[in-house]
Amino acid sequence: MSKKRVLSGIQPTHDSFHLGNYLGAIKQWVELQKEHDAFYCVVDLHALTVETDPKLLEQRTLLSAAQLIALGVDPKLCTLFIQSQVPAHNQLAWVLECITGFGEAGRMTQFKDKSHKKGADRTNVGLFTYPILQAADILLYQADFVPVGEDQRQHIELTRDLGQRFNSKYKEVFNIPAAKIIKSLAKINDLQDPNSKMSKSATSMAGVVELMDTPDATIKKFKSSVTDAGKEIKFDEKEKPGISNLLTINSALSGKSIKDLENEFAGKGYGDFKLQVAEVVVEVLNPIRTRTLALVDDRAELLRMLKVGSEKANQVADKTLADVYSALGLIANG
Ligand code: ATP
Ligand code: LTN
Repeated sequence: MSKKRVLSGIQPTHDSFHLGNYLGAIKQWVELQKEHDAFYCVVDLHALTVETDPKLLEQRTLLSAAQLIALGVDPKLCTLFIQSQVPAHNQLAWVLECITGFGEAGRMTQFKDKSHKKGADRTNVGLFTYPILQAADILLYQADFVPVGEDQRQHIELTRDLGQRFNSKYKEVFNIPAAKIIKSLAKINDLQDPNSKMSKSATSMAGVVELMDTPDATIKKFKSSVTDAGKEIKFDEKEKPGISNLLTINSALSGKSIKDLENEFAGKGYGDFKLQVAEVVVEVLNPIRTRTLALVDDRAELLRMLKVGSEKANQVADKTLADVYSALGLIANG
């Protein structure tokens, strides 16, 4: 039986991914590439919805790809590529836009939230069509499923609706991906505000553990992390969100169970525990940071690896796009 195909994407909107991105998403990408035909892309076109200095976008795109590789996304096992290097994404997006209702796109909650925050005058149309480009990302590769978090459920539903609509209106071209949202391995919270998820768009980075932080910076963030009343090291998300978050991080990175960690730290204080978590984190992240910097340093080699990915992606995407164009009555060139 042939392997199931998965596709996922991540935006290069920051210089560094954070621990939540790694433990909640990228770690799963690494697992999935072993048994699946995996396509992973750095979605730089999506990142254009947020105005960014061109030099910075370039740097972030390469840093994102390098971090994925350093975290274990292996260009030899999967197809890793940069979205803008595959023109079919934009081409299919246009086709899908022409079968999407205005109201349908307007109902996307992420668009509603973001445009509400920015106000109509500062909201670009790219933000409105963002989920349709995402649908193109997925449908082009005939993906069977899409490992993303709960916040993306509505976009996957839209993708399914658009794929089904095209198939029934014109021709069965698209595989419809499963609606199944892969359950996140872990939800990591902010070290300063342990009731909120760790997020790239947090107002302060003091509680956001970034993969590219220096060891000193990481240790500092853990040392000043918010803990809870009492002094017992015990997992209790309601009463002890700070300690529970640290236990989750420690367990995910060390492989020890939460129970074992609770036993190990019985009778010890918060200070000792924070320091130990920081050490575990640094031990995992520091080699990843060093490897990322080395990959970015050898730009030619990094670009070569990504080119192998985009060549494979273009092949698959062009085949789907040709079927779509033909189904629509667009005349092939030549
Ligand atoms: P923003 O807050 O600006 O939307 P983000 O930090 O939430 O950004 P995304 O780019 O939305 O990051 O997410 C990339 C992937 O990382 C998604 O699959 C998302 O589910 C996962 N992820 C993000 N934050 C966390 C977290 N704190 N815990 C677990 N998974 C997370
Ligand atoms: N919107 C997604 C990023 C994304 C994506 C995709 C995820 C763009 N295209 C295709 C999966 C498949 C996000 O913000 N996490």
